[in-house]
Order: sequence, then structure tokens, then C-alpha cells
Amino acid sequence: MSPVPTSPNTSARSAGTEVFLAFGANKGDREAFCRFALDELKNGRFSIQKVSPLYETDPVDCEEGVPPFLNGVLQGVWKGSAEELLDLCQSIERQAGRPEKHSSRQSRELDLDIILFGQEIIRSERLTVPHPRASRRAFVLVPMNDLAPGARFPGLGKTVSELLRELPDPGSIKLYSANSRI
Ligand code: A4P
Ligand code: MG
Repeated sequence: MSPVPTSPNTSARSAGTEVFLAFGANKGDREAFCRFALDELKNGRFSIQKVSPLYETDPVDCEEGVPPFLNGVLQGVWKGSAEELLDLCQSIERQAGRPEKHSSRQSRELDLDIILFGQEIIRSERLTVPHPRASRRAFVLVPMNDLAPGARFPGLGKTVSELLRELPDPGSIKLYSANSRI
């Protein structure tokens, strides 16, 4: 009997998929929560390749009076499906103390979003990738541009540096610490 053919997707998965994750925190010890996310991500199936500097950013689309965020982006290789990566991100958010039910306009100990999953376009009940708001948010594009200005958003067909140049108003985003690299 001839062997069952392996789809390109399956073989790509076994080698791992290049992913970009954005992290943010604006509650408690923000730097410690970002560090916690990086430490927890280094589980067996995720290998971190690059981490951006940390930026302090004004809240976007949040309730009035919420404190500024620390934001960054990391690039890595994930061996598994996108849904499994979301499960890992959500379990790290919960371990950081973030309640399961919350509003996107409130402060949070930790937010971990999948920005790009290879060049896949995913629209499922749980997951939209590329992240639907990332391409117009300086707090994602600025740190991502430090890592991979030429990374392309599938669907939009534009690179990170092109999207950043096209942002009408980047808002306030200041370098906080260049030392988040690992
Ligand atoms: N979900 C769908 N697609 C994705 C994806 N690509 N990555 C679903 C992660 N999650 C994804 O997300 C809510 C649901 O989105 C999840 O259950 C998942 O199934 P969440 O992270 O639990 O909640 P959230 O972060 O409060 O909501 P959301 O919609 O991710 O909010 P945003 O758009 O990420 O906004 N301002 C500054 N300066 N810095 C920030 O980091 N963050 C936000 C959050 C608002 N303003 C900010 C910042
Ligand atoms: Mg989120």
C-alpha cells in the first residue's frame, strides 16, 4: 500500500510555524508580568527567537483613566496548531492573575495576542489571524518593526514597515527599556 501523502501544512507544522505574539500589561508590576509571559512561553513547544524592546504606550480604546501599558512583540517558532497556541497564551494570562471574564477596555495584568501565524489567514469562532486590530496599532507595529520590518500581513499584502508608515496617528509610544531582549 502506498503511504498516505502528507499535506504541506502538516509537514510545516512538524518543523514549526513562525509566529509573532504581542504582549501588554498595565496593572501591577507591568515589567514582571511581561517577563513572566516570556518565561512561561519557553515551554517545550515554543522557541523564542527574538524579543523587541519594551515600550510605554498610552491606552487605546480603553476606559478613561486607565494607566499606560508596557507593550512588546516577540518572534518565535511554535510546534502545534494555532488553537493550541491560543490555549497556551490564555493559560499564561490566567496564571498572571487575569480573570477569564473581562472587558477589552479595562486594565489587565497581561494580554498575549497572536499577531501572525506563519502566513495563514484564520477566521474561526475563537481566533482571527492576522489579529484584526494589529495592523492599525502603533503599540504592536512599532515593536514588531524592530524585529521584522519586512514581515507581511497576509490578506493585507503589506509589510510591517509599510503599515507603520501609513498610520495616521501613532499616538504616544516611548521606548521604556531596551533590555527585554533575551
Ligand atoms: N481572539 C481572536 N483572535 C485572537 C488572536 N489573534 N489572538 C479571541 C488572541 N486572541 C484572539 O481576547 C478576547 C478573545 O479574542 C479571546 O477569547 C480569543 O478567543 P482577550 O485577549 O481575552 O481579551 P482582550 O485583550 O481584552 O480583547 P481583545 O479583543 O484582544 O482586545 P485588544 O484589541 O487586544 O485590545 N492600548 C495599549 N496602549 N496597549 C495595549 O496592549 N490592549 C488593548 C486590548 C486595548 N488597548 C491597548 C492595549
Ligand atoms: Mg487580547
